[in-house]
Amino acid sequence: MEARPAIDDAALEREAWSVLEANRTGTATVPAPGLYPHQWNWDSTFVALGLARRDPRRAGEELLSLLTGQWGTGMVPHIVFRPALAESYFPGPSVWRSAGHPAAPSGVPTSGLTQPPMQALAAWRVWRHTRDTADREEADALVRRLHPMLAAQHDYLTACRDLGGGGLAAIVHPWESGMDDSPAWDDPLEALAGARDARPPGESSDRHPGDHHDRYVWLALRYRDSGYDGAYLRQDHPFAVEDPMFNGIWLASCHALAELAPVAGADPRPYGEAAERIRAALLERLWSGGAFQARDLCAGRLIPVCTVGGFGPMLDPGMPADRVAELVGVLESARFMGAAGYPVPSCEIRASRFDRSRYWRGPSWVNTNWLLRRAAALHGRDDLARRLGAATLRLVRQSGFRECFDPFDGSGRGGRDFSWSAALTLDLLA
Ligand code: 9WN
Repeated sequence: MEARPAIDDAALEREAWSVLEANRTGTATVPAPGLYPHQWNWDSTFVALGLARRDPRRAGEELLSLLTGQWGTGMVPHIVFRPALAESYFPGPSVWRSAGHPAAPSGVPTSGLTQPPMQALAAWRVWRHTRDTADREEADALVRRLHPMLAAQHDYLTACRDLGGGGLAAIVHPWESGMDDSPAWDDPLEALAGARDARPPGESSDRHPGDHHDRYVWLALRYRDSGYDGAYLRQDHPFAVEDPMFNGIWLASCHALAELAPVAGADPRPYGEAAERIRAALLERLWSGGAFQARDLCAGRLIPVCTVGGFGPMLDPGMPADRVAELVGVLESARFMGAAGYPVPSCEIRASRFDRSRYWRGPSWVNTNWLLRRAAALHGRDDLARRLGAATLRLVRQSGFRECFDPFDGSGRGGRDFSWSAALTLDLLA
């Protein structure tokens, strides 16, 4: 196991800033040098969340820069490409072919998928802290710029992604969850009839060895070849899943938009109503046996595996107390935190598909720990919030700003100098 010498808070903070400086390209922050050289949707938004207190101006610029990739439909893409490095990541712009699509922004190549809609939550946080530390007018002006874009994003989810008709947004690709290789997507991926090797010659499988990468690409190409068409998604697309984390984040962002609406001169009521609808749908459609599970719309059933994504609905301050108590029970049990030296594992430890060393199949992540810490604090679970914060700092002190970490010994996995690990650490240290 690779452990580094003890590091004090001041040194950790300096390291975090230098990672963020090195990963900054203009107004955007890329997730990690080399590995992910473009702007990713939820990575960038976690950077904004992490910097909201420390450097709200940079955090606001980060959000605005991500939203330059927003499509005319309101969809905020999961990758905004830096054209100079275009094909240094596969699949790059030549695969997605956003250029030329009537709804895509002109001159900004992007992917055609989205990621968890966390931007309104981040905008709210940036607004609050800009008001505290800087000019009140600057804070409100930022909200006036962001609000119409965020409203369009939420309208897109309501109009184009409620594929199950029950009030939740469906993801149409594992990449949209942000938890690409989660065991929760194994069955829907295995069920894809006709998926074949879509990997171009020379593209190795080093990034996620032995995974479903070929199916990911095949699925993305099918959607692309439909012209990123909404009717195709409803009628023919073979992957549609209601994910509790995606929808929990959407719900939290609805609350944020309700608070921001008056600043932008908009009516807050539709967002409050949307939050109520999503909560009711989550409880009706995804709650099972004391936890939230994802629903496979193509197979018409819940996916019987508990992952860290199942705690996403706790980001809703209005989640009923009895459900929160059950969720906290599962989180603290030996299925998750109780048996992990370095919580929170991304998949429950007792699951047959749990794998301590593979991305979203077991390792602990700074971003999900940060979200769960926030959720715990929202529900007055201060001791749990404190333990989650302390465990996260223990991970980065021991192993640096890695992409993810072994949940038993805390050793680092995946990329190094990872932006959200650095930015969210700054927030935890503040
Ligand atoms: C595909 C950038 C992204 C994160 C995801 C993470 C991983 C990409 C990949 O990296 O996904 O989008 O190549 O595996 O799973 O959460 O946004 O850091």
